[in-house]
Amino acid sequence: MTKHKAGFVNIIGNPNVGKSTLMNAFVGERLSIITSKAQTTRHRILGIVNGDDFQVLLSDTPGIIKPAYQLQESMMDFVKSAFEDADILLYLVELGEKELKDEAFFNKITNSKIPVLLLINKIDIGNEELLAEALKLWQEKVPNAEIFAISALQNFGVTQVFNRIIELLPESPAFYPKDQLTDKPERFFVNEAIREKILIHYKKEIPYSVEIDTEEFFEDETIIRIRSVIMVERETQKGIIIGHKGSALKRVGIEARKDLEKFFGKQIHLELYVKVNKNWRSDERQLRRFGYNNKK
Ligand SMILES: Nc1nc2c(ncn2[C@@H]2O[C@H](COP(=O)(O)OP(=O)(O)OP(=O)(O)O)[C@@H](O)[C@H]2O)c(=O)[nH]1
Ligand SMILES: [Mg+2]
Repeated sequence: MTKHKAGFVNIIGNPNVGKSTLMNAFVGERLSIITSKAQTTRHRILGIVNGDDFQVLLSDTPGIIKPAYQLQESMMDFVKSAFEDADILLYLVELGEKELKDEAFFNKITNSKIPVLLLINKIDIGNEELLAEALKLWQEKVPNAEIFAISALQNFGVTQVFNRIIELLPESPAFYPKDQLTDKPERFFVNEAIREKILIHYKKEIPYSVEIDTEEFFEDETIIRIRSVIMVERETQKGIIIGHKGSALKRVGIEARKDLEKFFGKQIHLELYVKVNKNWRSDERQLRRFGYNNKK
């Protein structure tokens, strides 16, 4: 009989390279939100892939940046924690990219004692020449890594990476029940669905000034009733979020509700309102309340 394998497989890399797309491709569910903007992911999100004799604990993490305010520092703490408990590191880069903005993180990868799989993503938008260049560059820069070329979006090369992960996983019993898909509560996915629509529909600083707090999540047999607050940092931002006669906010509500109905497989009633919460991004206590509290 084969021994059971389980372990933490943590995805790290620059913003916008496709970490969340890859995580969702592995899990087969839309656990992490995806947008074309950098800093879409703010948390460390666990996605669990279960088999009879394995359990892969994938972590999606925020893209690596130089933090400018407290929220971003907390985001980078999630990245740090992902380095600490990984059994396998997936270092995701995109075609044409050079290296991480943070040298300390980069050195952790090149000096890693655990297996590193370096995944060159988005090869669907390149050509053979670009790929050959990238392969050469990354072999030199991260000689300790095994390199794979993939397209997370088109699910190309993802199975090969997954098979290699299973080979490398340590022998271990499962960490979570075999029917569990994530460590995050339902409300987290509500918050994220709303935030995704805000990232998509609003410009500049607005999405980065927003946090969602789901105050009510009430499920009965046929419907889930949800009430969420969209928090902004300033009064002017509140007006922008709401839009002319509430039209902008309404669009966010409709689109988020559709996604959530798919995610939960149930009818959803979603009520949104907007509140000013001055400088929440720089307020340690507020950040803790919103789940950015992994400081040891
Ligand atoms: N062409 C192409 N686009 C991709 C691929 N993977 C991801 N993308 C796109 O790249 C953008 C960023 O994807 P995300 O998965 O949100 O990237 P991320 O690394 O999680 O970004 P952050 O959370 O902001 O750090 C989105 O527009 C994706 O659709 C790919 O394989 N090919
Ligand atoms: Mg992401």
